[in-house]
Amino acid sequence: MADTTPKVPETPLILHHLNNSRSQRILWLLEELNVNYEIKYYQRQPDMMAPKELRDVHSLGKSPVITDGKHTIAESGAIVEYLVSRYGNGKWRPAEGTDEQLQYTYWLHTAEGTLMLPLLLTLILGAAIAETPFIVRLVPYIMRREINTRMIEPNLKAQYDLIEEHLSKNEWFAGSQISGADIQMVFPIDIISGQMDKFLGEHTRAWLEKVRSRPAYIKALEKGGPFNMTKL
Ligand SMILES: N[C@@H](CCC(=O)N[C@@H](CS)C(=O)NCC(=O)O)C(=O)O
Repeated sequence: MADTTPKVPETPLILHHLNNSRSQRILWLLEELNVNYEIKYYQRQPDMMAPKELRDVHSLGKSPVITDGKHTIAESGAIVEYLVSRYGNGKWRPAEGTDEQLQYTYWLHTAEGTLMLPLLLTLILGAAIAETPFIVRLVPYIMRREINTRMIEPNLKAQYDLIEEHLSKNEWFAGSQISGADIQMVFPIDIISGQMDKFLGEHTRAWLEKVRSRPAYIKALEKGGPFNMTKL
């Protein structure tokens, strides 16, 4: 039976949540863990950057950030590790020294360490072209084509294939149990689904559907505000 007892902290943990951002996955994890938490909402500026108030919380001014008592923690991977170890009741990460733990660590780091880079480059190059006056747009357009062909596309293709192969053999990223690795991987896979859906393999798609049907994920979406990865 699901444990619905609120965990410590007695004082609510605060999630500093930027709309339509990586913070959505932390919101999902907080719902899964049934932690006592509150959301402080921040809205992206017209240029998509976070408002300056976020810099008062953490000097980098990025989201997600959480405040839990005396701790202010930035960087989604670090937040996931903190929440899972403090409030996970032994779940959400595999036992030390197991093969599953290796998978957990690998995918937890891959999300931000490898997969986000080509995805961000794609978004940045698209934005750069859109902001270049039409008359000289050919230059960034050719640059994008070259960078795409040489760097972005081969890297992304290798990533899609690796993810698909892994999920064809494993129910979740760290094996048979859902874990913090799934929390980390959902953001880049949501971007791929929103912007390059045809590249998602059938097992990756099935994993995403399974994630999206979880009550905690649905509740997190309701609390987090519009989440749309078709445009970033
Ligand atoms: N690697 C960091 C990235 C944090 C990050 O860049 N967050 C974006 C939202 S998805 C942000 O705050 N953007 C607004 C800005 O840079 O001003 C993490 O995973 O937490």
